[in-house]
Amino acid sequence: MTTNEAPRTEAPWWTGAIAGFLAAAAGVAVGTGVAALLQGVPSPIESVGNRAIDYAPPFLKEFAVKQFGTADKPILIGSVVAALAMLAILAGVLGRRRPRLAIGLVALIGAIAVLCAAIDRTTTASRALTLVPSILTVVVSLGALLILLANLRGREAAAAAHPLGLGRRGFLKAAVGVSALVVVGGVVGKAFGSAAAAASRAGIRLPGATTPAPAVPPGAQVDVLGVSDFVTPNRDFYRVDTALRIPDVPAEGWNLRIHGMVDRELNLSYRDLMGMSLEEHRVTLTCVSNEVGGPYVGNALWLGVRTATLLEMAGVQSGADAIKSTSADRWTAGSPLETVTDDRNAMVAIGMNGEPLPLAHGFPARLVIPGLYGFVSATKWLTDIEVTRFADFKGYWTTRDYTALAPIKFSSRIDVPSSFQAFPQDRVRFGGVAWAQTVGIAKVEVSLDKGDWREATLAPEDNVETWRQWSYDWQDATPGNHQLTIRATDKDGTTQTSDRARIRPNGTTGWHSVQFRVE
Ligand SMILES: Nc1nc2c(c(=O)[nH]1)N[C@H]1C(S)=C(S)[C@@H](COP(=O)(O)O)O[C@H]1N2
Ligand SMILES: [Mo]
Repeated sequence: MTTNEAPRTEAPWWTGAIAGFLAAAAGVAVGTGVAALLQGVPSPIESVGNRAIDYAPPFLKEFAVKQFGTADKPILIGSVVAALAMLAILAGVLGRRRPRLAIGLVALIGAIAVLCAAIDRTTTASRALTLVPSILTVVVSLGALLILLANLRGREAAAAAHPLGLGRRGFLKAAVGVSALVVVGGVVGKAFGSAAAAASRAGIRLPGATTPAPAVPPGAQVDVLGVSDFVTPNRDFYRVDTALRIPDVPAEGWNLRIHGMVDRELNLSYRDLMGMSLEEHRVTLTCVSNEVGGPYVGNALWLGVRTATLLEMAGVQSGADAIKSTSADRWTAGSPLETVTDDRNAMVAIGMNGEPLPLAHGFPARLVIPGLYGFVSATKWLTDIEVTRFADFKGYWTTRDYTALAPIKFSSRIDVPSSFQAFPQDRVRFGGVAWAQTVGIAKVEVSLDKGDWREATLAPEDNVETWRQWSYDWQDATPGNHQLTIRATDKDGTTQTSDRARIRPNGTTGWHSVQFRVE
């Protein structure tokens, strides 16, 4: 471009891109920082992500969990951020010539963010407060964009006289100022997220159980290197939920409301629960999204109050057949009334493996109902139990192609060998876990290279609500590549079917197989 073509000289496209990007980043950073300071308020990016989670078609959710596992959340956030960045850059580039178009585009994106905040189910603050971060995001983004674009246009107007442009300094200054906003907002956002619940949890000392769990029977953990821990440590326990950010629920001020078809509505504080008869039970949780052989199953020692006791206090009325449980982030599950009143160890848990529930696993309290998949039994950050009828409501996943009733399909898993593990010929030892919650595992069999079924050694049973480990020594191992397949039989005499069922609508079936090598 020659100076003869002035005054058509305009700021190069990349300066517009920087302007658009910085403006959006400043808005988002300020919104995020302010959200972190307001307890229970999601950030604008989280609100958009939360809408994406709730509106995503079930097959997409299934795909995301399968492909990315627990990384599905950062990937979703990353996608929202990437899409926003692209639109913001586009707005900046267009804005060099057509500022009004740029402002319109930013305002439109902002309006979407405000709308998402307005209907974000996960907020635990008032609706008005929940709107503050997204509104600030829009105001700051628009303001920053206007200032940056004005400086770019200043440069254009002055370009004929001054090839470098008078606006260059101004643009740089504005860019530095806007970047400072990004940093401050980001730092505040990082520092204050989930702070209240963490502080509350740190101050809690759980009382001992009125009814402690018996010790784990000796030998329940088989002696095979690589088999899962019989009791899953909290840090290794699988996590599955729709929460982009862990609900920030301090125990102080927390209230569990039990209502609906009951004689007396109950409102219980954390202290109330701590003062009641506390039982301790080991129960193995399983997610419906667990593929055959998958990782979404874990066994923990839970401390809590029996739901049967709580419901007896409330007085269940006739005609009820379900409870609807709701979390602080307004996720819901429906469970058969029978499963929270019969002899299985269903409880409102406040402890996990000797500690207050970890934040990610439902602090301050969660539901644990043995024998049902987590989506209908394990509500975390529990705040509300309504005694009701299945005819009158549907839980979160039941409105999304999953069934209302979802007993765990019993299953078995090979932990050792892992895929393509190599063994020395004289020490080929397999092991893993099998579970049939509320019924119990009677037998585990293995098959090598599709040959005869051979009975594995079962470790002692802890209780029918926990998984059970198994091991098998392959005495006559031959060198080469092999395949190991497993199947279990439960105490009702049913053997696992080889038919493969997919995750939706109520859980997988099939046999787990692993390829390995003997050298
Ligand atoms: N509030 C809330 N509770 C929830 C969920 C959720 O998305 N939100 N997911 C459920 C599902 S699908 C499962 S499998 C279990 C998992 O519990 P964990 O993360 O402690 O292993 O929590 C259940 N409780
Ligand atoms: Mo789940």
